[in-house]
Amino acid sequence: MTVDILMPRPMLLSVQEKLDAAFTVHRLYDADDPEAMLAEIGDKIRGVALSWSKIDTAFLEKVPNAEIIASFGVGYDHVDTDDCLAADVMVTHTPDVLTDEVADTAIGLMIMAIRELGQAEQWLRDGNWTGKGPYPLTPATLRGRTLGIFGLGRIGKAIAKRAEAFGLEVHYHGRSRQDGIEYPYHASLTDLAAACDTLMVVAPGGAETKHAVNREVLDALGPQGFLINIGRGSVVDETALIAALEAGAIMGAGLDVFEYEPEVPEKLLQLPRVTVLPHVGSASQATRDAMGQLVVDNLKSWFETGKAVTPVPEMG
Ligand code: NAP
Ligand code: 8YV
Repeated sequence: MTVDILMPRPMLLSVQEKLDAAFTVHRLYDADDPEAMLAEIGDKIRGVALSWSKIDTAFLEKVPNAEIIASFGVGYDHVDTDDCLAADVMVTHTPDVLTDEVADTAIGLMIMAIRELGQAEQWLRDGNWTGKGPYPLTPATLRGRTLGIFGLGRIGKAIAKRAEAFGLEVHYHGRSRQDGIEYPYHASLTDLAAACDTLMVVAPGGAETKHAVNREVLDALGPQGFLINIGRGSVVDETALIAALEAGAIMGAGLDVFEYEPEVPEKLLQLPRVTVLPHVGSASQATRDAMGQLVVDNLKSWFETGKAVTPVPEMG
């Protein structure tokens, strides 16, 4: 018996090949009229291979026999897990296989931002080294910095380990103090920001964390402060961030994720001490392939054994 899977948006070719070999895959993005396609085949869809589409009751009603949403990526703020639980639909994600890659990117982004490496490279490429002389000395250094990590989970801990090797002091904030962790814990994000000069956001997106990094937090971070966001754009109030940068309330920022990505505010791009990356935290071929394999493994395991490999925590 063949199982019908819906793919709302294109996925990696390696994922598509593996899914095609195991299932009957319906590509919503290929349809001239996606709504008409869903009305026609929605009833027979039993699984969804997902990359970044919104999943809620309105969507689930169009695939009433779906049993599993297998999402590509560890963050799943685009999936309403309450709606999925209410509809008895399993949700899976792709943790662990990207942890080290994302932590490497986070450290790279932090150093790029603080030492202005992107701007210095542009200086050379623009011919300024020969024309105007050396790139100006950076006002900030990584030396002596204290790193505050918002979201000391899998990736946060991998960042902390790397930061320790770079000689940074590490503090953290999350919803609760973690047993067996010696880094100083701060019960509020503002307290964490006040205790550090480099704030690393690696908490999940969603309603609970929306705009957690606001003007109060940025003011607490202070004029030597750098904000690094490798988590989700929604966690940072981008308007407040721009205002804080313009006012010198913090010194700079390194951002891999944005509130309305792929749109990035022009003002952010024009500020001198802002380093921007287009959400590339996990974006190596090897890591993305491993994430894709986990999507395939979750779907296969579900339909072969009735168990998912990496369900999201809300699934119990
Ligand atoms: P994780 O292991 O679940 O860690 C998340 C951490 O955030 C936990 O330590 C948790 O601590 C804290 N947290 C969770 N919900 C919170 C809330 N509502 N308020 C405050 N803290 C909260 O996840 P992970 O694997 O490290 O991934 C973290 C996030 O990184 C993902 O959700 C994703 O958004 C982002 N990410 C980005 C990229 C990229 O390419 N830029 C790549 C991968 C992941 P407590 O439970 O103690 O609160
Ligand atoms: C991916 C991510 O870029 O895993 C996550 O949460 O943000 C990234 O690894 C994204 O999920 C791919 O769509």
